[in-house]
Amino acid sequence: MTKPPLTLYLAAPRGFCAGVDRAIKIVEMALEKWGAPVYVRHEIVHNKFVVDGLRDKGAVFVEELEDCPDDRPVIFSAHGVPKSVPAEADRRNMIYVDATCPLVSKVHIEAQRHADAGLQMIMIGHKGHPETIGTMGQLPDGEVLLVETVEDVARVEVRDPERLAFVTQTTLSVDDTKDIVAALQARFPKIVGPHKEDICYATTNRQEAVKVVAPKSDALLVVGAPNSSNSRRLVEVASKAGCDYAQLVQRADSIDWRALEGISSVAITAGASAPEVLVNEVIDAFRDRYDVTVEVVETATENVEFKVPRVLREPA
Ligand code: 0CJ
Ligand code: F3S
Repeated sequence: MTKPPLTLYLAAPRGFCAGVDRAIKIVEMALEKWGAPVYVRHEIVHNKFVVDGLRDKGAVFVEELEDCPDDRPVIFSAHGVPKSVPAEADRRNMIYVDATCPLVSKVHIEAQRHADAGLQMIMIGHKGHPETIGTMGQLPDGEVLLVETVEDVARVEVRDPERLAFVTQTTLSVDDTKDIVAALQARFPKIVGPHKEDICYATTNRQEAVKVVAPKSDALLVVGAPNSSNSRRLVEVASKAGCDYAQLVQRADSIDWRALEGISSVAITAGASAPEVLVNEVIDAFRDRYDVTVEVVETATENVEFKVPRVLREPA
């Protein structure tokens, strides 16, 4: 039987960012340095395949520091942690390595700097997401106000409208955030913040690439996990950019082939925490069913790299 033709637009950049690369390396190097088990507080990055692979090598994933013994090293995930977490690890004399992405740590430092200057902080982010919990947790409970939408901006109650600053989660939708920042600036003209927002280069670049491939594709698949904020945003961006069928897929076996019946083009991208092996697995699954022509659509090049913490670079 002859296979139907299919143009497969492969978005670039896609997949691992520098912060994810570093976080995974930190766990691998910690296992080499200290042996198993090494504890990891929260999924190091939001991807089951990555987490399962590290678990096989001896990493133990827990949600809270209280689930870790005192005498084994613990790593904090790429998303960042509230200040209380390293403080408690210090109190318990634990060895810990912070795998928080340096671009998230930069936001933490900004939040603290604004608070030290006497400004009340507003965070634009998703309630309950570990990065939001970590960034809000740089300041005492109740000090940071959270807004998730333009509607929230109209409702937020501040101490002094003249003395405010804002920070954002790094993985938000660039377009939605622009509207929220504009609403904040309209209501509080004196509010201080970053030049635009704190969305990172990787989030921005992956969304830009999706905006280019989505309008010319009958379907768009984002390789990524359901709890991955940046991956979910890529699905939303694709839908908004005019793609009729945009879906998150964890790997090839979660593709809904029925829903794809009759397509002649598909775009594929991957969230910042999704490994390229899973992208290749998805492409191979299309090759099994279609006569595929791959077209790489590159909208930016990336050359960001972050060093692992010194403790892991020193000889054992
Ligand atoms: O929060 C981050 C620093 C991004 C880490 C990489 O992506 P992921 O999927 O683990 O996390 P998000 O849910 O924040 O996108
Ligand atoms: Fe960092 Fe952005 Fe990746 S904040 S972990 S570079 S998605």
